[in-house]
Amino acid sequence: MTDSGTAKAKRLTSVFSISHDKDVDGLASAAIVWRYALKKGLQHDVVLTDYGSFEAVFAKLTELRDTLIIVTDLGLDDTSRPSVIKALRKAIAQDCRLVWLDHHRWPEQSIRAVLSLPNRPVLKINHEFCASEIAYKVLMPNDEISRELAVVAHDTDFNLRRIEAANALTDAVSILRFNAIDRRTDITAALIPLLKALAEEGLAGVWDEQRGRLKDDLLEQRVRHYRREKTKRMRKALAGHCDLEIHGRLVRIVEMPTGVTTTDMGTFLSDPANLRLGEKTLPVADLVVTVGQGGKIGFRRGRPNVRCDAAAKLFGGGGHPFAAGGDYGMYDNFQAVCDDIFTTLADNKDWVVEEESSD
Ligand SMILES: [Mn+2]
Repeated sequence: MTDSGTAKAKRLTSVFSISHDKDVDGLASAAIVWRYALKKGLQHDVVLTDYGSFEAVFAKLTELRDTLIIVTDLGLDDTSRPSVIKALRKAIAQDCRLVWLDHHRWPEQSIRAVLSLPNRPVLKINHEFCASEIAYKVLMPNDEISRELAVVAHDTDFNLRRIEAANALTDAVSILRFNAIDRRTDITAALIPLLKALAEEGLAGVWDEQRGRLKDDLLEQRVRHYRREKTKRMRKALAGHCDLEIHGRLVRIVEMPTGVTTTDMGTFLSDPANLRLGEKTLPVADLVVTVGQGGKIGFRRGRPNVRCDAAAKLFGGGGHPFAAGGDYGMYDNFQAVCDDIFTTLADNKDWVVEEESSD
């Protein structure tokens, strides 16, 4: 950001980047921000985080001065808003500036709260793109490596799975992240080597295109092991599924195994080749509901005759028509959870799309 607006405006000396720790889009966004800092000759610091940890992460901002704060691939929900806005206000009073780039659905009140901060905050939210694409366009439009990072992130965020390197990177992020969570170590620290390589060299920093594998041999081995293990766990989870036809739509509930992402599970369950159970083959469900330990509930669709965001809303969550999530709450009896979910979906038809749509 060039800052020629007011005579009083102080020079920014560093970038503080906050991005999503959960997936390739969050990582690629952070890599593009890092490249921006390198290009501008600004010091750079980064924290990767997830929903539920905003208060602690944004509290770090209150010590910053003359810093460009760039938040990517994270939305601001009602719960986090008060503490986040308070921290931002303090930082901005210390001559910091804010750029927030995201593609999630924001509550109107959060948009207003960010835009009413002083010192001309920049807020760009666009649902059509992933966060890395927005970061590329806003911060580094002439940078070929940032463009490539945005393409890779798009492939994973929209679950296209056309780029082998993107799939490997997705699994690598999951492995490093789940491992840090299990060992209660810092997730940012676990992801920094990958992020640094992406920021410095782009995809070529982590991926050997010729050999079709990750450059880091150990990480490549872990990815292969993780994929075998993941498939085993997803097969087992499928074996314990609950199916029910509601409002003419086949709803399938599956309990999430640990170490598997809901995206992986959704992709697995949408491929008929994976749905063989002994002698019989299950049909692909219209709506897949995943329930995980810790009480997370996820929605993926097999056909556009249901809306995942509308289904998630019935459970206090939200998201996109094709993928959504929320909090179900802790439980110990999976069958009881299935009955409850089926009942809720039967009582309300908002999630049913009557006409075939193409989105
Ligand atoms: Mn994203």
